[in-house]
Amino acid sequence: MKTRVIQMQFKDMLNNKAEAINDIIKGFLPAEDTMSCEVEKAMNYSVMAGGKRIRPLIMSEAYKLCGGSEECAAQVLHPFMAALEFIHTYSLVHDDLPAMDNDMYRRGQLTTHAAFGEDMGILAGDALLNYAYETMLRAACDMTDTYRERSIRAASVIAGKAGIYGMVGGQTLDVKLTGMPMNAGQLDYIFRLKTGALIEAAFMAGAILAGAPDEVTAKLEKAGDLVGVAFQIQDDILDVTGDAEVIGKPVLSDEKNNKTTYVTLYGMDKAVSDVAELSNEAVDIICSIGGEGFLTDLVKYMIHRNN
Ligand code: GRG
Repeated sequence: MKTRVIQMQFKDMLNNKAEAINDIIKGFLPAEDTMSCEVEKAMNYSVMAGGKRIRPLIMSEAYKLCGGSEECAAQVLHPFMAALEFIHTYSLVHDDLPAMDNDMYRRGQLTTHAAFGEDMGILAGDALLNYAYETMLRAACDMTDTYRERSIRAASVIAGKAGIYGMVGGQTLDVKLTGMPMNAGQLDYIFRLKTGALIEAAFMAGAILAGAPDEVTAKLEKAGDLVGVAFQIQDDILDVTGDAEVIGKPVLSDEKNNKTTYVTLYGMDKAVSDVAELSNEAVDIICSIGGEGFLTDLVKYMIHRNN
């Protein structure tokens, strides 16, 4: 009973924070006022079509944990929170395209290409990625020296984690191996890069913008890596179980779409226990730098989520 009350309090806090992040993000979206406003409409549709806002939330919590100034947050932190969500959204818009997963629905709504056409799906994804860099660099240009230097480093980390050594690299191997059996090393590479890299970027950018020492940023990068892998294993578990409780229940299907997943490779029991182990390790790292509280609850929630 007590645990349930605590969980509900956490859920309320999470919803309030996600609402506040929505307001922040809205403030950085383009106006739909050009002759080419179709792309702006598609961008705004995709960004505002729901989403848990986990990455900007992690960034903001890491910023707080590392002593980032509340007073400067609007100028220093908020553009980066919005930019990271733009990058995440572009990745989903492109992932849904006919050339990739060809999905018509995401978060219970039409995907961007389904609502606006494939051409606009491609352009809206491109535009969101570019707009993310515009948002970060515009903010950096307006800052004083110390913050400008931090901003450039944070933007560089985000760019790296989104690119060929990060999310795009992971997605590339995933796409190339579709329909083929994968080995453990390939699956690990895909998880770390496709899913983990942007979560690492969220932790690291928050720390860098707050002025954290490099050792702290490196610890948070490691925590992000662990969280990313656990998050993706949980995604594979949910692919099999739907939103059912996994422990002690039978596996409903062994292989979905002939795809190698953590569950098909290692079995459900190991998948469940590895999620717990990775999550505990991430929580320990965050606690070691004084972050026990909302951030560790968020990590546990993300990993043990049922959607
Ligand atoms: C197209 C370069 C490129 C990359 C696409 C993000 C991605 C890479 C693919 C989406 C498919 C997928 C299962 C990715 C794993 C990461 C993941 C679970 C993303 C969904 O993130 P959430 O749960 O999404 O934070 P919301 O909807 O809450 O924003």
